Amino acid sequence: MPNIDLHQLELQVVDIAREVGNIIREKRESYQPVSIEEKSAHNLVTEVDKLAEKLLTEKLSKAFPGSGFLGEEGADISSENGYRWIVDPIDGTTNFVHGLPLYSTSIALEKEGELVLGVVNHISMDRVFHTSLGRKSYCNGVEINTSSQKVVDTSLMVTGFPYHEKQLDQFLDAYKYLIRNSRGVRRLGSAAIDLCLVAAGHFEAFYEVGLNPWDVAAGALLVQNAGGKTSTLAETDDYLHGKSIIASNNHIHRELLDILHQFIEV
Ligand code: 2AM
Ligand code: CA
Repeated sequence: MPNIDLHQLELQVVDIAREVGNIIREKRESYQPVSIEEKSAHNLVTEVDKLAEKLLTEKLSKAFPGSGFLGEEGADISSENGYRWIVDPIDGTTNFVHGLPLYSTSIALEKEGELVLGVVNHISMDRVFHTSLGRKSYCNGVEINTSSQKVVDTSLMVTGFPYHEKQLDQFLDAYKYLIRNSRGVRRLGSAAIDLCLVAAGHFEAFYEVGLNPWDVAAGALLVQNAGGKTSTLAETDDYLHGKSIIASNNHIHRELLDILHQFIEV
């Protein structure tokens, strides 16, 4: 297995995320919604998602030859060196299609199942969040930290609603409780941005079910390296493949889990 300079690679990936983000932004400015497909009901994909994934595959493979690749739009390359990129070219495609400035590119690197690097470009805000193993989390080079709020009552949270009917009702019950017993729960539509905003201390926590590894991989490492905590709603560590995630500032993790467990079957 190669010995790599992760910090150096992190900075290279920040540049790649910016380059591809600029192309996504230009495409959005001249965007004609002629080729939107629905992968499944209401799950959109555009030609820009596919182009961005192709560019990312090429650039990341060049930056770190021999590494594998898992991308939302189908890229699946096996690893020759034990490392694999986990990439969502556009997280928040529905926002992208509707022209809402809440979409991002999410790039993570894992080594035998362990996350070692995470970069998220919040494209319309020119903010690139970045981290790697053993380092802090940064936004455009400036260190970020999770918030110090201690209780749910004074917390602002963010979530996404489930795509399954039964879980949706349970989530709405939890949502109702939290609206009455916290500063609120936002719903932005890009899990990667949600996680960055927990890492940067704007939200105390994010929770959602039914997500895929590419939605959460980079953002989860950003939360951890900013001082926060991540787990599944069932309190295991498998938030990448476990189909549920709670990411918090650590302080409210236990209290929020106990609240969610009153309403949501895990
Ligand atoms: P995407 O834009 O890459 O598809 C919002 O709650 C999050 O859910 C986003 O990260 C979004 O990622 C993802 N998402 C959107 N539609 C989805 C669907 N039908 N099933 C699962 N995840 C979805
Ligand atoms: Ca996507």
